[in-house]
Amino acid sequence: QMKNLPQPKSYGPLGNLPLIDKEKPVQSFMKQARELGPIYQFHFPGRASTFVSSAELAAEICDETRFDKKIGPALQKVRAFGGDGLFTSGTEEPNWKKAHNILLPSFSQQAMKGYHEKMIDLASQLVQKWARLNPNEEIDVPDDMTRLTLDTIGLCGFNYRFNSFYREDSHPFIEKMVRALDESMSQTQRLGIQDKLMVRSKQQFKEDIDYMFNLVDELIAERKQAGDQGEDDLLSHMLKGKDPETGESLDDENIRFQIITFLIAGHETTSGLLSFAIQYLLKHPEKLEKAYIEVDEVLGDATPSFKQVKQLKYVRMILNEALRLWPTAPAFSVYAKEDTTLAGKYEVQKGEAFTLLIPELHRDKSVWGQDAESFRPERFEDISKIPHHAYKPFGNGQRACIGQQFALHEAVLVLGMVLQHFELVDHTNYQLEVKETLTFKPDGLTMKVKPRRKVQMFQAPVAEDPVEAVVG
Ligand code: FDE
Repeated sequence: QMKNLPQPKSYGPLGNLPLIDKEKPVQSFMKQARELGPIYQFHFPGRASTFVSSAELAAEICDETRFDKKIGPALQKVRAFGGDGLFTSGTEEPNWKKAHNILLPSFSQQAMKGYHEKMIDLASQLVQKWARLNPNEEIDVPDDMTRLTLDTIGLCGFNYRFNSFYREDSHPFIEKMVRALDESMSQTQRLGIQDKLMVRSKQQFKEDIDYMFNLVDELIAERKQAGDQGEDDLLSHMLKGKDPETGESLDDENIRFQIITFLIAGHETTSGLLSFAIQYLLKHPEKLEKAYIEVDEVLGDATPSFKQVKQLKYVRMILNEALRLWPTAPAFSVYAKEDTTLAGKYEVQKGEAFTLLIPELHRDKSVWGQDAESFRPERFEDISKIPHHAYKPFGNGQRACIGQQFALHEAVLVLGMVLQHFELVDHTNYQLEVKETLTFKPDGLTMKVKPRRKVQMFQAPVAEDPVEAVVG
């Protein structure tokens, strides 16, 4: 292991573990980075991690000729339900490349056109819900955004309606998925002996995973039984698709893992993104005003078309900037494929791993400037000016997020429609607290809304002339 790297205060056999806030591990690592610098080592009982956080070091570890994605301890735990799905498989596992090849076209710009109407369907449900609130009712922002993004990936992915807006609580799938994610994160922080004693949590973990597998396996079985009804969703692409390299298609077990992966990756991260963006708009009325002007100019009263979503440039900049300050998937890890040197001075042995703390990279003043901590969407006015390898909210290279276009199209569309219809009110003078599961969310963010324009609703016809109302 690399020697002579800065290290925080050590506590005997516990190593540096006591320095972690269990509820906020990534923010604890961010804090250490501020104290120890752009590269440091952190010792857990029985293992160590090396964290990097500068643009200079990020550029090095993002060199795919020398480094590849590492399935670290947390992702290992998630494999219990993500299996060898895209997110939790090693690049060398046969199913990674196969699924990557088969699924790439499903996430292309062209494919987004096919999802647009479904995304509108669910964004309209959100707008309708908010439009029907009484003036004093408050909105739990991350909660409603999670309903929206889960339903969107469900509908675009597998033609399944979670119907989250018709439920008081979240869909049981979510409850179980969140608990399983939570458990996998906790498992990595427990000592071996502690972990063995957690019999109940382990039993729960197993039950939660069984539930997820059953729901998804049923979905797959139903679709196979019904046969191809011309659905154009991820599931149909997976059932029909053949890997151009090997000529093979995905087996049912792997399709199950991919579906679970998309449900996890596709909704927590995107709902966090939308929630952070709203949080920043509540705190920056002048940026909010600018966004209103754009939305009124581009959309007016109309339901957004695919093309109009592309024209919402400032809304997209707001989302980019929210992802800079709080990238909702806040870290990823790589390992060295061969012995190498980092930044000309750190000797690295084959197999050694590094974890990039994305929020710290995104605050590196040497590339982002002295105002790196402030929310300024205008930085993204000219994408070519964004420093290379200094912006990684979607990860890196071939292992970068396959859902990036999907997430951004959805987020722009939703934020656009929200701004089109509502004035946002920061009724609690909210102070940002970041909650961690595997992803980041603004904790306890609520707001109120006032209508900006009339929302189209299904209403009984107004019978001024009774005959005309009936005849139409
Ligand atoms: C992926 C991803 C990533 C990388 C990680 C690592 O490297 O480890 C990141 C960073 C991300 N991703 C991020 C994000 C953000 C957001 C908002 C999102 N993301 C969204 C989404 C949606 C969907 C559907 C998705 N997403 C998906 C995904 C997948 C599948 C993956 C894996 C890929 C590969 O191949 O590996 C990812 N994602 Fe994401």
